[in-house]
Amino acid sequence: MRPSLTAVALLLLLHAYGTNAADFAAKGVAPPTPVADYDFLGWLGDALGNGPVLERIGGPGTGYVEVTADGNTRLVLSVPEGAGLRLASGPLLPLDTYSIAMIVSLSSTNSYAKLLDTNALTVDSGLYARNNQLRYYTAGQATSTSFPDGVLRQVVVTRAANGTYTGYLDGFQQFSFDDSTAGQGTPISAQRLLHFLRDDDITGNSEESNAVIHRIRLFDSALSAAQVAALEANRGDLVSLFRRGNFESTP
Ligand SMILES: [Ca+2]
Ligand SMILES: [Ca+2]
Repeated sequence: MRPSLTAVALLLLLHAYGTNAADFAAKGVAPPTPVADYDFLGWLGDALGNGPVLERIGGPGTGYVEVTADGNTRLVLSVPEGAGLRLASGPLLPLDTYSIAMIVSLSSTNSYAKLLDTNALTVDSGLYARNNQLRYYTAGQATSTSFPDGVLRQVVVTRAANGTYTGYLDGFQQFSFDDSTAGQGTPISAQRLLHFLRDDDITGNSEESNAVIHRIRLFDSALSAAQVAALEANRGDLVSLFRRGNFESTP
């Protein structure tokens, strides 16, 4: 039987877009525009000029290091265990509706290592790596070990006004849960502080890993899955992530 014209057209379309689901979605949806974009190119400021400067907290040793990939060399921020970053976010984000994208690698994703805290370090709840997975303690747990040690990943979380909280790695959903009662602490608390790579005071700032952070982008909306996919050129290999993080080029 001869293939129908429709089937041929579909095959050509799949060929043009690639067969990767994230690729397909990325090409159909415009990449979302952040309200703040911390690129760590030798400073802690927002490249868009909207957000305040990040503050180094905790222990010593945070500093810029050069990394090379894809023929390019750039600065990134090394944040050793015991140190972290704080952002007094002010009116930048609605407290119950936001998305945060971090391009980061952790030396150890096996034990609990806190990536993001929205509660001024006053609760244990938050976004972690654990068991080589992305984890929201307590309600969100990835089912695959897709967060290996020492590998650059783009971590994205989205928080919608209806309470839906979803975590992604390199554009692929890892978990989603309903926090409409805010029992999991996903809203930004009244202090309006965001902490990155810093454990809370409840567990003694001990649940951390050495980390290298390439980029943090903040969005004042809950990105859709297609928009999250549009942040990825493809599966998020080092080269493509590096290229996007470095030079803002289109995929
Ligand atoms: Ca903790
Ligand atoms: Ca840390």
